[in-house]
Amino acid sequence: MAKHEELFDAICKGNRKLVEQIVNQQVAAGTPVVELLNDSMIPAMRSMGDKFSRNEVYVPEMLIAARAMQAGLKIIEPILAKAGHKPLARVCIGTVKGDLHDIGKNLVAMMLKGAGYEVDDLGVDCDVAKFEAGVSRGAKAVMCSALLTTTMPYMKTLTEAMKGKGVKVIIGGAPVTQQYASEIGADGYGADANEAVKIMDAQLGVR
Ligand code: B12
Repeated sequence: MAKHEELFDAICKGNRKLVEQIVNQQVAAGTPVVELLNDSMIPAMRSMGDKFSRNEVYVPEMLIAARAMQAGLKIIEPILAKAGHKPLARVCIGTVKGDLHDIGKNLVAMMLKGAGYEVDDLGVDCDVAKFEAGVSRGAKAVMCSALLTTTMPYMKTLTEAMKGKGVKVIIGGAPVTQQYASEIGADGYGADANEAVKIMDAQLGVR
């Protein structure tokens, strides 16, 4: 059961206003934002995914839940970012070509900012050219997110395109695994936003 059950329910029901209200209240009361994320907000999106798989909810419900989640994340982001200091390195991040799921990508970006990285967010549906543009703006690593098994194979195209450019390629997203990352020759894989930071630190040799 989620620790902040009201917040969990508000996200599942897609009640954006209530999500904003609860997150603001919790922040004012001093609840750590990472606790809100891990104990209620991420589990709420997982629960919606499970219901979608069982045909208990459909795309519109998922969409309004995602919007409510984004509204909560918007409040949390500056608080997480404040924890960071002088940028450790510049990195870029985007969802893979054809993939519009950006909640996980936004979370990873947020955690990286909080951990002290400068993050160039390329947005969704990114082809190789978009990632190359990120690299030309100084990214030392490209991070790529995929939530669909149909978009995941483009990560191989991206990894191959980045060879010889002197940047690290880190991939993630629900269907992605360490085994897949090894298979396509990516430099790293992270199962969640916390791991994303650890992998980045290790790959870039910072901290
Ligand atoms: C919300 C949602 C949507 C929303 C997306 C809104 C948005 N702005 O993101 C909408 C309604 C638009 C949507 C659309 C679709 N969706 Co959808 N969606 C979801 C849902 C319910 C939640 C995804 C989510 O936000 N999870 C929460 C976040 C926090 O988790 P996460 O993304 O996995 O990210 C974490 C980790 O994976 C990791 N991570 C993520 N990225 C990266 C990157 C790096 C570098 C690293 C290190 C780590 C990392 O860290 C994150 C934080 O911890 C999932 C179900 C699920 N269980 O995932 C289905 C799901 C992904 N969708 C699915 C489908 C089928 C679709 C559609 C095709 C539906 C349709 N028929 O139209 C479309 C495709 C649209 C497109 N072209 O992309 C399927 C995919 C099945 C598959 N195996 O391919 C799923 C799994 C649902 C299901 N059970 O069937 N969807």
